[in-house]
Amino acid sequence: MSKIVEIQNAVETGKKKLIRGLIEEALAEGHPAIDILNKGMIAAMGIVGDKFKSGEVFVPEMLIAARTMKEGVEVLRPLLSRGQASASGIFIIGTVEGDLHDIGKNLVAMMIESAGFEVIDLGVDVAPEKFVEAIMANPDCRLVGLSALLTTTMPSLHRTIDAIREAGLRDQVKIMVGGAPISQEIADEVGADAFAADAATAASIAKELAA
Ligand code: B1M
Repeated sequence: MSKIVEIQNAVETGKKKLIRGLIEEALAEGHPAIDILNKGMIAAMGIVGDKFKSGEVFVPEMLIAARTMKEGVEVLRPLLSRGQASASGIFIIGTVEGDLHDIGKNLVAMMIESAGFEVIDLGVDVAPEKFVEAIMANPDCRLVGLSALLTTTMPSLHRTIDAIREAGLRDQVKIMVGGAPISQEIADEVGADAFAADAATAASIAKELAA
C-alpha cells in the first residue's frame, strides 16, 4: 500500500497517534508535502464527508478524522508555509456565524500567511459585527476572507458583507469567500469581490487583490 493511501486511511479512520509517523515516513520516501495534503488528507476528508452523507459514519467519526487531519497539518506546516519576508498587508479571516468548520479556513490562513500577509484569524462562528470590529481595529486592513462550509450558513456570508457595508467599510476592503459549497456564482450573489476554490488559489488571489 502506498504511503499516501496509508495516510488517507489513517485520517479517514481517525488514527491520530499514527499520523505524524506516517507523514514523516512519506516525506522521507520523497512524497511532496502538497501531495500528502491534497491526495492524502484532504481526499480523506472528502471520503468521510461522503460516508457521513450516506449514513455510514456519524459526527464523532467526522470529529476524530478532523483532529487527525489537524495533527497532520501541524507536521506539514513548516513545509507548506515557507514565510516570505515581504509584507503584503493585513488579511482578516474567519468562519462565518453558525459554522464551526475550521480546517479549510486554517489552511487558507496558513497559505495566505506564507504569501506574506499578516493574518488575523477570528476563528469560527464569527458574528458579522466581529468582522466589522476587527476591520475598524485594523484600519490598514484591505482584505477580508469569509469561509463557509454549510449550505445553512451561506446566508451568513451575505449578512457579514451587508454589515461591513452598513458600517461604511465596504470600500476599504476587498472580500474573498470560499468553502466547499461556495462557487463563483454564490460569491457574485453575496456581493464578494473574489472566490477561491482552494487554499493555494486563495493565496494567489489575495496577492492580486492587494496589488
Ligand atoms: Co461537517 N459537514 N458538519 N463537520 N463536515 C460537512 C461540511 C458536510 C458536507 C458533510 C456531508 O454531509 N457530506 C455537511 C454539510 C452539508 C451541507 O451543508 N450541504 C456537514 C454537516 C451537515 C455538519 C453538521 C450539521 C453535522 C451535524 O451536526 N448533524 C455539523 C455542523 C456544525 C456547525 O458547523 N455548526 C458538522 C460538524 C462537523 C465536525 C465538527 C464534526 C467536523 C468539523 C471539525 C473542524 O472543522 N474542526 C466536520 C467535518 C470534518 C466535515 C467534513 C467531513 C470535512 C470538512 C473538511 O475539513 N474538509 C465535511 C465533508 C466535506 O467537506 N466533504 C463536512 C477538508 C478541508 C481542507 O476542506 O473545508 O472544503 P474545506 O476547505 C477547502 C476549500 O473549501 C477552500 O480551501 C480549503 C483548502 O483547500 N476554502 C476556502 C475553505 N474556506 C475558504 C475560504 C476562502 C477561500 C477558500 O477565502 C476566504
